[in-house]
This record gives sequence, C-alpha cells and structure tokens, in this order.
Amino acid sequence: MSNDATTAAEGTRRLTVGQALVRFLASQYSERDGVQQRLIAGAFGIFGHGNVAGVGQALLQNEVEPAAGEDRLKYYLARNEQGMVHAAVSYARTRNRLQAFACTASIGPGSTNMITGAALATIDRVPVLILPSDIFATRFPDPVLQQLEDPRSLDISVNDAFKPVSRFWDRINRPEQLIPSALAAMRVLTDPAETGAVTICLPQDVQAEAYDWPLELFRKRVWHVARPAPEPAALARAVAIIRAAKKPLLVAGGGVIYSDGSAALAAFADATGIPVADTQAGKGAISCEHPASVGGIGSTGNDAANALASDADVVIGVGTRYSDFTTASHTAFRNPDVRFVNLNLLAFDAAKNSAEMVVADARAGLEALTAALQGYRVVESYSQRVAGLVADWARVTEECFHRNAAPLPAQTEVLGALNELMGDDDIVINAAGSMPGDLQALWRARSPKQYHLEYGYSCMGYEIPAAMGAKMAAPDSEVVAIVGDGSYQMLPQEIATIVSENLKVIIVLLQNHGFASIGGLSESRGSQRFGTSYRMRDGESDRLDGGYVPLDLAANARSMGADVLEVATIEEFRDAYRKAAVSTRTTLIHIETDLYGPNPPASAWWDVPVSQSARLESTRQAHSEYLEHKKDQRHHL
Ligand SMILES: Cc1ncc(C[n+]2csc(CCOP(=O)(O)OP(=O)(O)O)c2C)c(N)n1
Ligand SMILES: [Mg+2]
Repeated sequence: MSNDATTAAEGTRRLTVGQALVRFLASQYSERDGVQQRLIAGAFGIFGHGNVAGVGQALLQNEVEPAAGEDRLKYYLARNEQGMVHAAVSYARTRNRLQAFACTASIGPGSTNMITGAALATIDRVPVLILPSDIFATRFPDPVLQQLEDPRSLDISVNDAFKPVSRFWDRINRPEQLIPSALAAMRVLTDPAETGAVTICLPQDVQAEAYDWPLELFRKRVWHVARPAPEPAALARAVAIIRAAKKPLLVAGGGVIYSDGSAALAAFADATGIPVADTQAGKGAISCEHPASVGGIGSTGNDAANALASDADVVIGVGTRYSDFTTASHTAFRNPDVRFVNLNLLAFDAAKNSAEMVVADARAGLEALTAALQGYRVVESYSQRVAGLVADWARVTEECFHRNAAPLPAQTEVLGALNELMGDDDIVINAAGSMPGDLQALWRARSPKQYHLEYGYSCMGYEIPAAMGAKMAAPDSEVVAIVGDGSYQMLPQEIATIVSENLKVIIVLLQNHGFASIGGLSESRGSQRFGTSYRMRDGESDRLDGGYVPLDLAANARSMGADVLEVATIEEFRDAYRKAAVSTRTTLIHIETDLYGPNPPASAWWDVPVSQSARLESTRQAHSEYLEHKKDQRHHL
C-alpha cells in the first residue's frame, strides 16, 4: 500500500527530494543487445547531518515501507567514502558499464572524500552516480558545520571541486530542478562515450523538502546503450590504409571488453592474421591462447609486443586512450612511416596520433572492418616473426614465474602461482605499485574479465574496495585483490564492509616494507630510493633509515574480521591459496617478498623528468641517460 501523501493535484505524488530521487533511481534500466538490467543496482553510503534525514530517510522508507510498485534500492554501509566509490566503479566495470551504483555522503569531508573516486571513474570512463550533500540552499544557518565560506560568493561550496572530475555536475537548489537533472544524469551514465562520474549535489535542506512530483517521473525508463556503427566513408579510409600494411599491429584497449567485443576481435585476428597487443585495460580482450595475441605493450609491456610496435607500419588502436604507458611516452612506435587507424566511440580518442578516425562501438567497428578487409592477410613471414617473438617471451615469463628466489620469494613467483591457480572466470584486481608493471608484462589472461587493472588513475587503495564491488557484480567468480603494503595502508577498511556483507574475497598482501615501484624509479632517476621504504626515524641520523616499522598488517586484517594465512614460501602460498579458495570466508594471505625484485626485464621507456641541475652525482648521471631516451620521443603528425 502506498504510504506517500497524496495530493489534490491528480497524477502527482508528494515526496521529498530524497524520496523522489530514490524512487526514480529504482525505476531506471539499461538495455544493450536486447538485455535489460537495473541501471542503478544499489546505493553505497555513509550518513552524517548532511544526508541522514534526507536521502537517508528516503532509503530507510524504501527499505521498510516502499510505496506500491516501488522497487528496492538496496543500501550498503561503507567505511570510507573514497572506498565506496572505488567499489561502485569496480562493480560497474565488472558489469561492462551497463549497471552502476549511487554513492551518498554527508556534506563537507564525507563528500570531498569521494573526489578521488570520482576522478578515477571519469579517467577510467566508468559510470558512477555521486550524490554529495551540500550546504543549505536557504543559507539560513550559514555557516553550517563543515561549510566552506568563500567571501567572494555565497554560491561556492566544497562540492564545486567535483566539477573538473565529473562528466555531469549539478546542484539541486529547488526540488523541481531534480527532474531535468536526474534525466540528464541517466543519459550520461549510459552513454559509453560520455560516461564517468555523474555528480548531483543535494543541499541538506532540499533533500528533505516536499514537492508534488508528476507520477510519470517514476515510470520504468529504459536507457538504450548504443552501438554506433562506423560511417562508410571513414571505414573505407581505414580499410585502404590497413590493406596497404605489411607489418600492422592492433592495440586492444578496455573499449573492446566493455563492448563485449572479444569474439569480434578474435574473428578479426583470425581473418587478417594481424597481431593483437593489449593495454592494461584491454588485457584479456583476446585470450592469451589465441595465436595472434602478443600481450602487453608499452612501458610495462613485453619484448614481443614492443618489438612489433617498434616496426609497425600501421597501428590499429581499438578502444584505447593511448596512455603514456601504452605509447612508452611516445617512443614505442618507431617506424618513420607509421600510420594510425583508431576505432573508438569517443572522437577525442579516435583522433589521437593523427589517426584515421573511425568513430564507432568497438564490436560494431571490428565486425565492419573484418567484413571490409575480406581477402587481406598479413604475409606468412610476418606471422612467423610474431610466433617467434611470442615464444621467446613465453620463456621469459616461465622464468619469472618460477625463479625460486631466496631467501625471499620474488613477487613474480606469487603472480605466477596466482596465474596458474586462478580459474578463467576468476578476477584478479590490482591498481598501483610495482605489480601493475609485472602483471602487464607477464599475466596470461584467458578471458575478458579475468584481469582487472585500474591503471588510468593507478590509485593506491583501490584494490580492496574494488574486490568488494567486483564480487557483488560477479558472485560466482573468485575475486582476488593483490595489494602492496603501501596500497594496503591507504585503504584497508572496506574489509570490514566485505565481512559485514558476508562476501567472500581473497586478498593477497605482498609485504616488502616500502615502495618497490617508486623505489626502483627513484634509483633509476638518480634519487637514491629516498623516502620510499617504511623505516623508523633513526635517533642518530635523524633520517628514515632505521629498522623496519614494526607493523603487523596480518593482525590488522584479522582485526577487521578476515581470516589470515601468513606464509613464507611459494609452496606455502600455493597451499594457502587452495585453502582460501575452498573457504567461504574472506581470507587475506600475507607473504613477504623481496623489495628488489627481480622484476621482468623492461623493454621500453617511461618519461619521468630528471632534475636538470644537481649537486648529486647520481642525479647528474640519471639526467644524461634521460636526455638519451628523450631523443626517441616523437609526435605522430
Ligand atoms: C593514492 C596514491 N598515492 C600515491 C601514488 C604514487 N605511488 C605509486 S606506487 C606507490 C608505492 C606503492 O607501494 P606498494 O603498494 O607497497 O607497492 P610496491 O611498489 O611495493 O609494489 C606510490 C606511492 C599512487 N599511485 N596513488
Ligand atoms: Mg610495497
């Protein structure tokens, strides 16, 4: 039975802004290829005075006394607002951007804690609905607790800081503004070319304000996710370039996976013989077992993909934004005559490297290209070169995976054990530190969803909350977050949320007492690993060069309700993984690894500028090496 107050005006319903928003969100659906699903799968939140009585009351009412025909918008209580946005992004990514979460936070710090997550979503092009609470629209009690006061304008709040990291941003100062805003927000969330963080700021008084809403607002609404086909003339231009190619290389980005384009990519590679390299977001778009798959490209790529990139006369970028890691800071593609053909939903990305642009859905575009390229195939000697390079790198991978390093295992051995133990449909998650590089070079992904690397924002702290989001999105998959000790210390607290939701994930914590990644980078750029390991301040030197900080991260995870297995060797690690896999409880496996590697051999450069002037010899030396590498950098005009 409806418990909403009815109004005199027919066809309207009197609800607060919070109630109307919740009811609206529960009625939204997305559709692609004939399959419909709820667009907003639920709401993460943390309440404070900014949202407890507005959006919070609405979520309560939706849970305990919904109106007739009102669907549930399930509420999840997170521990940190940044973490909940990461979880939401991971959920949406796992669902190929067809479903998203709402995130409600209180005003001030609760809301600004979401900015990092919003930036990550927008950079990674993954939908999330951000609902920061805002200062009073009436301005009566100003300054409310946690209000930023700006003498230049009473219209500014901390939530203005979401503007550059949101694809859509609005503030609801009057109830009726919600109508156009909510509709615009859904359109952006479901537009694969525009999607990212969508932010609707909700002043705390307006959240609780009642209005007579047209009932039509709450009808089921289906947002169709488009698959734009290439324009025939653009396709023809692209085909002419590819047909003339002798040494083409396709670079598969995350767009291939989001478009569910793996079968189309495999068919393209089968028909043309064109080798396929992958980016961090695109790994798994083609199975590592496909003969055309050459693995990771760029700064953290492998020798096979990078050798092919270096020689390629035509590079076909599909669903990629060409990050500096992919292009090795514009040193990867060295053929003086190289040309680019980019297939992307976003014209902005399609235009990169002065490419012939094909603005289209990745799957639709690949299908069109395959059809239009009929009869074209790379020559046999090129295919043989590809196979030889791939076989060479497979040997390096085997070595890295089975090093038997002592006394501490190398992290590549842990990654190798996971790669062997995890199933095709399981999901490995990582974001920052030295592991993304090792994974990009070595991991052999056998399905499009197995490899979940957040490397657009490479945000430390993403892994654990992301494991929660991925598990919610793929309950039948084993979800494994691999996390460094630095990343763990940024954001471990969603373990408590994972436990409270009865979710089972596996967290693998690699303890190396510092930053293997930035430590190595620091050393190679002449900065002597300064400030990159977790050590005590020494009483005599007054520097951070004492013993290890006596930190017990295993106990930390245990304190939040995870089972913890502490292991020292790779054999013990394998056993622990098997135990964790059959357990129904969230388990963290703690293993100490060697801060100094060895890591896979690097075959490409990354531009990190070195001080042009220094007293330190290490820096001067690194600067002259830097200048050597700079010579290889080029624009593609
Ligand atoms: C939020 C955030 N802050 C800083 C960085 C810069 N950064 C990249 S890797 C890294 C160290 C990571 O340490 P850890 O997680 O222990 O991984 P390891 O390098 O030891 O593999 C830092 C500080 C980042 N990526 N994200
Ligand atoms: Mg570390």
